Amino acid sequence: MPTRQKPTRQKTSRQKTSRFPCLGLLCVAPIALATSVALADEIVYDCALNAAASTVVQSNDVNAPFTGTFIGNYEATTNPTGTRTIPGFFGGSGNNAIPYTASFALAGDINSHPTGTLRFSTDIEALQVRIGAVDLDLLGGVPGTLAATVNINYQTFHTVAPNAIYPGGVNIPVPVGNGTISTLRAVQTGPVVPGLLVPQKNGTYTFNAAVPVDYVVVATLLGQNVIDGTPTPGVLPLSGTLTVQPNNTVSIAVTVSNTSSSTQPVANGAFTDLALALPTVIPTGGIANLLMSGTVTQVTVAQGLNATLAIAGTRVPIPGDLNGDFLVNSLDLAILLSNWLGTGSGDCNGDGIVDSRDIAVLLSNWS
Ligand SMILES: [Ca+2]
Ligand SMILES: [Ca+2]
Repeated sequence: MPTRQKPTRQKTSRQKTSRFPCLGLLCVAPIALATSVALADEIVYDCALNAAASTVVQSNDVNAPFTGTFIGNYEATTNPTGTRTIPGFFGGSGNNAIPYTASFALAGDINSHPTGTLRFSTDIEALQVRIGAVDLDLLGGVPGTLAATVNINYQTFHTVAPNAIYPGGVNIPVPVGNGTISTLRAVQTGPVVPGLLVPQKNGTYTFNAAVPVDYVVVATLLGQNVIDGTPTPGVLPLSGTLTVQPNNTVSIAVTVSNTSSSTQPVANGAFTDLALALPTVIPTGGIANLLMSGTVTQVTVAQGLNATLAIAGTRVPIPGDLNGDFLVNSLDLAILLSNWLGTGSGDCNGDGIVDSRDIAVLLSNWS
C-alpha cells in the first residue's frame, strides 16, 4: 500500500508546479499553496470502534476506609422485635451505638465491549501518524458490577434479637451486595499526539503513541457515589497496526495495556442508617440487623486495563473538494466557477453564496 500512496503525492506535486490555473483574481494563490504544502500528504480519517470486535478487561481493586457507628435496627414503636446492640460481652441494656472502623473493598474483573471515536491522520510519505479527538466509552454503555465487601473492626459488643456476642479486635468480612462502575471513559486532552509509522508487509504499519486523556469514572458503592466522575488526568497507551485500504478507508487494530493507582478524597462521604446484615460470631448462624452510619474520607482505586480495539476509519472530506475525489484542483475550481454568485456546490464556507471567500477556501486546500 505505500506504493499506492506515492502516485498521489507525485501527481500532487506536479499540479502544484505546472498546472496551477492562472486567474487574475488569484494572484495570491502561490502563497496560499506554499503554506499548505506541509499538510499536502496528510490524510485524515474519522474513526470509530467496532464494539462487537473490541474487548476491554478491566481489573479493579477499590478500597475505601471509613469510620462511624452502627446500632441495632430496634425501634420501640416501628420495629420492637429488631436487633439491639449493647457494648461488652454481656449485661447492659437499651440499643447503643457501637463505634467501628471499616473499609469497603470492591475487587474483580469487568469485561465489556467498548465504543467510541477518534481521529487518525496519516502521512505515509513522512511515516507519521497523528492521533486526536479520542473519546472512548470503555464500558460500552453497560455498567459493570462487582461484589462488595465491608471489612469491619469494632470493640466487643453483644446483641439482643438475636442473642449473640461479637468479640472485638478482629476484622470481619461482610458481603454487602454490589458495587457498580457505571462510567469509564477516556477523553483526550491536549493536541494531537504524533507517532511513528513503521512499515510492515502488505500495506500495514505499526505505531505506538501515548495519548493524554482524562479518565472519567463513576462508581457506586452501597448506593453511594464513591467516585463521582471528576476527570482524572492519565495516559492511554495505544499500540497498533494500521492498514490502509482501498476506498479511502483504514482499519486499525489497537492494544491497550495499562495499570494505574490513585487515592482521591471523597467529598460528601457521610452516610446514615445503611442496612448491614452482620453474621453472628458466637454463636454462628444468625444475622444481626444493624444500621450503619459513618464517613468515607478517601478512596483508592487500582485498575488494570487490557483492551483489544478494532477500529475502522473513513477519510474525512477535504474542504474545497467539490467532486469528492480527495483532490482539490482545477476540476473543483471549474465547478465553483460554474456556480459563481449562486448557491449549492461551490459554497465551501457554507454562507449561502459562491464567491471569492469560497475561492480562498479552495485554494488553501489546493492539492
Ligand atoms: Ca476534487
Ligand atoms: Ca460561500
